[in-house]
Amino acid sequence: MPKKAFITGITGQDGAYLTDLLLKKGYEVHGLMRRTSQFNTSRLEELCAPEAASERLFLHYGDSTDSLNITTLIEDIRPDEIYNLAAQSHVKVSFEMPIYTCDVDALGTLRILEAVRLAHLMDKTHIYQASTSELFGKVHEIPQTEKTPFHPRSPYGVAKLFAYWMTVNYRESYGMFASNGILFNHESPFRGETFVTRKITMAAARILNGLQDRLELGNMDAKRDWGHARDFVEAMWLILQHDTPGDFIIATGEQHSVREFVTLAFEYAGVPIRWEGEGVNEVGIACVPKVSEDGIPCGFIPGKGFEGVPMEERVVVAVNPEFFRPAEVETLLGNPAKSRDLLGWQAKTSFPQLVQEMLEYDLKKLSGK
Ligand code: NAP
Ligand code: G4F
Repeated sequence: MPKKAFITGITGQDGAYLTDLLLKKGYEVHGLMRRTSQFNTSRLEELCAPEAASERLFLHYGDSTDSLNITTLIEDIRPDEIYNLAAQSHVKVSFEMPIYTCDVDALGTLRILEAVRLAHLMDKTHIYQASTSELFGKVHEIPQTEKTPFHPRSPYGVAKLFAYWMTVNYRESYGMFASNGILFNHESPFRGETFVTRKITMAAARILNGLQDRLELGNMDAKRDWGHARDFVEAMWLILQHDTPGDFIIATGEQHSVREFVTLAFEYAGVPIRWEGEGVNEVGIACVPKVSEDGIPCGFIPGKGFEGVPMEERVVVAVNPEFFRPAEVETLLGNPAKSRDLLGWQAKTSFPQLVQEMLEYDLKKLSGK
């Protein structure tokens, strides 16, 4: 019998990479999918082999806020492993929707833990909780380890703190195999378009093709420990295969600023950015194609330059305070020693490789090939 996994948040970035990984490992995968007015399975379609998906992937309508629905699904599926990835995962949006964010991210986790307990699956089902480096928030030490005190800085971070401790509490109270993966930022071409990395690579692809004037960002001094989602979902799986449950930091151990990410994205295309000014007046200036009036991409091909394309030097990056947060997490840097030593996991994709893969994907998407 193949192992059965139940993934909440299956349609998101991590859900799609994890589904691909588990299908390749021979699992039967069940996913919780929200009813939306448009199809929301595009990531799964792009990442997962269609034959495996048609045979062993089952999507169920549901919502993390619906206790009865979650309990019934878990009772029916009786999964060997649950990956609780569903979340309102945008930190800035959580300031605008704190109550909904807590319902999904905090109580949503409790609904899963309770459903496993009520279905008498405590001895069978291993549970992975998608915890986050946002727990460290206003960091108490650098780098952060599993022992660093938490200090969340947003409704999202506070909701995830509740979920983290509920996971620990069910493990300690009922002996459940419930583990937290404390994952630092991880990105990919399938990252949501309003997270900073994808916003940058999409804008860079459009600017390099004469389709966008400039990119507006918030705090460019923020530093993150950015890895690749494909590498990080492997760690999720390893956490549930370990002999004992526990809490694990998953990170690259390297950090970069938002500004560095932007610089590298344009550099990949051979376009240097000159940074001028400070604070809200800071701008990035570069020589790029003029914005075309017909809305047709100029057909920029990496390595071949901009032959024959009308160019100009202009501001391509500017600060827009609209993207500042009421409380910011300035710096995050993880120490992944525990996961390396106990799980044998380490990040495979370097920062330049990550930026390159994301930009290449967005350039290709623009060209329609
Ligand atoms: P994501 O792309 O935003 O995906 C979130 C998933 O949750 C989507 O499938 C979304 O469905 C689903 N969802 C949202 N609200 C829901 C609800 N009420 N009921 C059921 N499903 C709901 O996030 P991600 O980057 O893959 O991250 C996965 C998990 O890891 C999240 O819990 C996130 O907080 C956590 N995390 C992420 C990172 C990171 O850097 N990516 C780091 C640490 C922790 P739709 O597709 O319908 O929107
Ligand atoms: O890409 P971000 O929105 O990610 P953030 O806030 O670090 O959260 C992500 O990672 C967490 C793990 O640490 C996850 F738990 C969470 O679910 C999510 O996946 O912002 C990164 C940094 C921030 O400091 C932000 O202020 O970039 C800064 N930033 C600057 N300009 C911007 C922008 N962020 C966004 N989204 N948009 C901007 O224009």
